[in-house]
Amino acid sequence: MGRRKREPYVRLTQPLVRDAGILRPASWDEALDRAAEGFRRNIAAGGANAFGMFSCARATNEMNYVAQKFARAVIGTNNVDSCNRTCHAPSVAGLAKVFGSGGGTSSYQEIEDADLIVLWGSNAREAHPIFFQHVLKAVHRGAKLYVVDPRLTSTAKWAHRWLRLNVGTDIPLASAIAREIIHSGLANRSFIERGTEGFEEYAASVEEWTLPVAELETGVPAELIRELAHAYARADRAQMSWTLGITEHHNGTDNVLSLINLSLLTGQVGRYGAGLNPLRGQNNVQGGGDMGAIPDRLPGFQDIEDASVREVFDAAWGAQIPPYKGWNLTQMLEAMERGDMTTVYIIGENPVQSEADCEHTVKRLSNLDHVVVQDIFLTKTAQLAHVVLPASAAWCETDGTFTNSERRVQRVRKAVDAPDGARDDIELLCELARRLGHDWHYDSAEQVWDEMRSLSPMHRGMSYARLADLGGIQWPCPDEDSLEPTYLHARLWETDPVKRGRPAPFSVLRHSPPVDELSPEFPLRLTTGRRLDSYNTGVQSGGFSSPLRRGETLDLCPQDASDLGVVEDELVQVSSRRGAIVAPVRIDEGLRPGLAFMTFHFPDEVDTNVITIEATDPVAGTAEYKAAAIRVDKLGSDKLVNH
Ligand SMILES: Nc1nc2c(c(=O)[nH]1)N[C@H]1C(S)=C(S)[C@@H](COP(=O)(O)OP(=O)(O)OC[C@H]3O[C@@H](n4cnc5c(=O)[nH]c(N)nc54)[C@H](O)[C@@H]3O)O[C@H]1N2
Ligand SMILES: Nc1nc2c(c(=O)[nH]1)N[C@H]1C(S)=C(S)[C@@H](COP(=O)(O)OP(=O)(O)OC[C@H]3O[C@@H](n4cnc5c(=O)[nH]c(N)nc54)[C@H](O)[C@@H]3O)O[C@H]1N2
Ligand SMILES: [Mo]
Repeated sequence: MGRRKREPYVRLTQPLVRDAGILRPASWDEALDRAAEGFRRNIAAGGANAFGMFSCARATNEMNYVAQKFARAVIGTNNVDSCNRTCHAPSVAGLAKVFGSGGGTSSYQEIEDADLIVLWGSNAREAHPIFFQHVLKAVHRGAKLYVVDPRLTSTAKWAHRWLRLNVGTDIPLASAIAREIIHSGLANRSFIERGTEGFEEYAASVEEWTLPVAELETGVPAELIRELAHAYARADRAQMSWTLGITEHHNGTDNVLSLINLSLLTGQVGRYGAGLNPLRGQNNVQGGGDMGAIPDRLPGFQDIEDASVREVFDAAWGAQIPPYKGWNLTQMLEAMERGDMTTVYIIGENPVQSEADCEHTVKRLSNLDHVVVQDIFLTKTAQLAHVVLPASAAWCETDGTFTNSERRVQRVRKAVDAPDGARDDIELLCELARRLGHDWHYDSAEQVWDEMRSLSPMHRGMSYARLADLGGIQWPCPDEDSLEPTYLHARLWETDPVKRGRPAPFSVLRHSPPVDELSPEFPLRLTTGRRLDSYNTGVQSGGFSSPLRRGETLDLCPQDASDLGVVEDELVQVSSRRGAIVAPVRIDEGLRPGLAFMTFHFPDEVDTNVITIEATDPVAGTAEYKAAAIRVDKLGSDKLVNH
């Protein structure tokens, strides 16, 4: 509660095992034996799908490759996933549905060369500052930046136009833009005919979103909607980038599809400079997915349900990969509650503080017979574990590769030694594999990489030597002579129908407002997100003290604060239908009345995810972190929830 400050977490250097309810230090052999034995016991009792793995999107491609191979080849399950589920799974699902692959389409150089950039639901200045440098270069060259965000963020302050929409009204806004483009004769008819399908039905579906109707629903003035529609359709090179303002909704995949529709309508994809780019979250969440640390894809984004693909992996790994998709992270949590999943191996994730409605997550994890956590810190999640394995794979302590949002694979090299007592993530996976009857040894990250690229056509031409020479290579790179692709889906512009292949489908979408409804009891909309000064659940950033560190706050506009009779820094109770927390107020002129904002960066002080809602996207499994209904009470008020 309140402003209690925690000490920085201390790096884990000693394995721990739980005895009589208490975590105690153990030798490596004891901890690894115990971890392996628990997996064996649960699989014997409940089958391979009693096991689940959360893999680490901060760790290297090599570590993610070995982690998913462990789940599939050693345990025999596809139940492997990562934090991609909490952020960009809807982007991957939407892009894969329309184009067949889930990556962003453009290179960062193309951002600099664009003449119009839309940042939709993205606070790139704070969350993607390196990418934002490319945006600023374009802006300084004269490109127009449009920002679509309910808050006046520090990103929006750089914009030519800021479209302040109401939370959860992205589909109405995108539909009104589409309607305006169609009615003004700006749709790219020849592209639509050549490269897409389903236009007529789509055009009919956006008819209801006239500018006045959309203005009412979204809160964006009709004139601004019209301006963006015309600018986007007329631009030579328009870039559409989005992040969690789009994806972290109960209909995140539909939101993503609504933006993809706009690019198909105008032909703003598949050409140099025009594109669709989800800015990925953690440093290697793109790579983690590409390596197969997701339940429906093998390394190289290859379909788990394709028998000819599985055959290749089965032969290489001496495995029998289940022919069906595994459970994603959201489905694994549900399976834990049902009792179908009884053991989990968590590598570098902190779900106890990052999942929406996190008290529910704690209950689900507490249900399990056997929890193994491999992390660099003793997180709140690790504190629930039966075995804790200290990893040393923090990015500067290991060799390997990462893949960024422009699909570029880059080498990272060990710069500092890990603390004594911690061990490399890959080495730990091999130790466990050996205890479960698989004689795994890797001498180097390069050996892992070469095995992976022998199995993944889109990585095949990326040797470490080439990666070093070129300073990084974008996928797809099928052979050692492949040149940089820079952008994807040029096929849509082909005139030869055979080369063009499958057309890109338009999606018919319906507006679906946030699940957590506003009511007299919960009258304020809370949206959650990030600030420049901290990182996710704060494990790696939360303990520092600096003048920059504000700690958690409940941000309100001046009018709401005055209506509630609260002032800056005053502690208030914030409650939702899930629970209640206490946080200090911060007044933010960039919010409009009825909208509040919090981060989730300081959960040991203020546990924001106690009040967020678990309503999830049915396709991608991502939760609606961006829209909860809350009430705010002065402390001492008789309406306080006992908690
Ligand atoms: N400094 C810092 N950088 C980070 C991180 C961090 O913790 N700290 N985390 C990393 C990770 S894991 C990720 S996934 C990325 C996330 O990067 P972003 O997605 O850019 O970050 P958020 O602040 O979560 O959300 C972006 C914006 O969505 C807006 N928004 C909320 N609701 C809506 C809505 O209904 N519609 C629209 N259009 N917008 C809405 C919010 O006001 C917010 O400004 O950042 C990465 N970078
Ligand atoms: N309210 C709210 N909640 C959110 C979001 C939101 O916008 N609002 N966003 C969601 C999003 S987008 C994300 S991505 C999640 C993030 O959720 P998590 O991934 O659960 O949170 P992190 O704080 O990033 O935890 C990373 C963990 O990895 C460990 N780690 C780092 N490097 C290594 C390594 O090399 N090896 C090993 N073994 N461990 C390592 C760190 O010590 C830390 O414990 O949070 C989600 N939660
Ligand atoms: Mo994320």
